[in-house]
Amino acid sequence: MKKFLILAALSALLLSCSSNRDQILKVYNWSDYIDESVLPEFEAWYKAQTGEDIKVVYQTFDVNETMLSKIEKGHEDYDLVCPSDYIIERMLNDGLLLPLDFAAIPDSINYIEANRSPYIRQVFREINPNIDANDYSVAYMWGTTGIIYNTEKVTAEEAGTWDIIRNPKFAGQILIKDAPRDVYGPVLIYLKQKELQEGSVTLQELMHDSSDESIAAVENYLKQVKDGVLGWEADFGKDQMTKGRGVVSLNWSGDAVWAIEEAAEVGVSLDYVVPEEGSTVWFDGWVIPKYAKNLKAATYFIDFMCRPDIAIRNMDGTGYVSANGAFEVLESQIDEEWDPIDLSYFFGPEASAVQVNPVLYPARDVIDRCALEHDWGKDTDKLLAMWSRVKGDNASSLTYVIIVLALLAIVAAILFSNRSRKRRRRKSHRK
Ligand code: N2P
Repeated sequence: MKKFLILAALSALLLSCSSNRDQILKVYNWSDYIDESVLPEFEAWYKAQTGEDIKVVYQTFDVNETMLSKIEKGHEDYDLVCPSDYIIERMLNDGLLLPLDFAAIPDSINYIEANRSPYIRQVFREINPNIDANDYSVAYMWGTTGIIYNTEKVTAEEAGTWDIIRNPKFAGQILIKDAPRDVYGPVLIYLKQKELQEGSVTLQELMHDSSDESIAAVENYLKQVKDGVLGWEADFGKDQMTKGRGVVSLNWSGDAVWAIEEAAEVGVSLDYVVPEEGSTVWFDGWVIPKYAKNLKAATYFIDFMCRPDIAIRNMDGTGYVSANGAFEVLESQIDEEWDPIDLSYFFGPEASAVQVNPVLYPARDVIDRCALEHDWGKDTDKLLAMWSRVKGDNASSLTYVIIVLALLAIVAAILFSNRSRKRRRRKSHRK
């Protein structure tokens, strides 16, 4: 027994030595959010830069909250994760992030600083009023939340308002992103139209509104939406739209770009709009959680992601828009098919009239009617509870009626068969 224990301890030791953590980089990113061919390329680039081996262990998640819980509760040792703005805000408040340290990439060109757009720098400054998110995170992709719609079934006017998600005309063909904050924000903006127009509340204030009253109003609205919902989806919505099964999808702009292109190839015509009432604009960024084990490779990886050619490949492979401010990235997206739009807010004065897809890069007026979501701290639990109440009992009222009728029918059948049995027994006694 003693010999066996010594052997077991020795093999555990050998195993831990052979899986040298310095040679592993654990990345946890959104699904469908990278051109995966860049991963082996990073391994080769890292070797060329540092002379060291690295193996990327790549895992994906579908919603921010899944990722956050693995770090908050599970203390998982991911070296890099890619949360959205309001989660970065929360992780900063909770001391869950390590600051970026460029001393970790002495041999590399610093693509991170070279390509940060002034717009992104300013937005990241607004993420957390107490701590500058630019010191802890590097924006990866960004976009808006809006409506993807089938142009043969839905008019641009119908899609131009958030009311479309409870329009009975499209019942059974509506897809909603299974992302509580990204649905709550637009619905609250819609419900507070009057106050927004009167100026008694601002879009930014609404992004902090976790009052019981507002949560109840959104819950009430979503319960009206629910019966028409084809699916609460984390990632299958875009696919359902390209197949024509869904005609309306509350979704992110990057999924819209992907869906519009795929659908066109099979003769389905889709478009995307940010409803006139306003919406949310979001930014996902690379961060290094405090339980990370390989800071050096993590920093090199962020730097590699900021190389313009790699940013372009990730954009083209996913449909999402890189937060990279290099002019090269803009040039790669120019196409004469588009009307010129003013993107000077993002790329500087030279980009005042550029022909790019407006779903990819929203024009300034669209950005101006969108706001950044903010962390609610402990109140987030109230939102998640509301979300499960809305989604949890997935059955519609019709389903309840059917269940009650079926139960009544079963009871009636049992009563009827008991009575006929008794009658038969009585008859046989008489004989
Ligand atoms: C892509 C995920 C996009 C994240 N599947 C939007 N914040």
